[in-house]
Amino acid sequence: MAVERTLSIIKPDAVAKNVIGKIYTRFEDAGLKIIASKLVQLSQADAEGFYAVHKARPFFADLVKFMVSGPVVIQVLEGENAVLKHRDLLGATNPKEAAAGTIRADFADSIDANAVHGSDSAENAANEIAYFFASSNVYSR
Ligand code: IDP
Repeated sequence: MAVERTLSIIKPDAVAKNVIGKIYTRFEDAGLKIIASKLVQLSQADAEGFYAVHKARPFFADLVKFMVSGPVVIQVLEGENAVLKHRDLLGATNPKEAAAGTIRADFADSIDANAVHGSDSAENAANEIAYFFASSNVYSR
């Protein structure tokens, strides 16, 4: 299996709940390494640009509003099959449909406040990582 990288964002709801450490532990226990990390307040332009692919969707404005409602923690995770492994840890987009024991089942309240973002392909991951991190700030190990 290939070693991959993926982009992960702990969203404002999970940061507000003080579960950053619990979520990081799940990543590490699954064999994913945190190779870049930052706590930041996204601007409106940051959030709109990041979610540009969803611009035409009815929930776009609410999604952007939510993502700028408080600080987020953005990380790059590296490991075997990292994209899928991370999404398996997250569970379904809607926490009501997320399998028991997943991050969204345990920490998320609603489909918009759903705790963590995860890239959905290796190609999108590369673009999302470059959106938030200069390559000199990603520390493969
Ligand atoms: P994902 O985060 O599980 O990959 P996407 O379909 O890429 O899900 O949607 C991006 C984000 O947009 C979701 O994480 C969620 O916060 C929000 N979202 C998706 N669908 C809806 C919806 O129907 N209503 C409100 N927010 C939504």
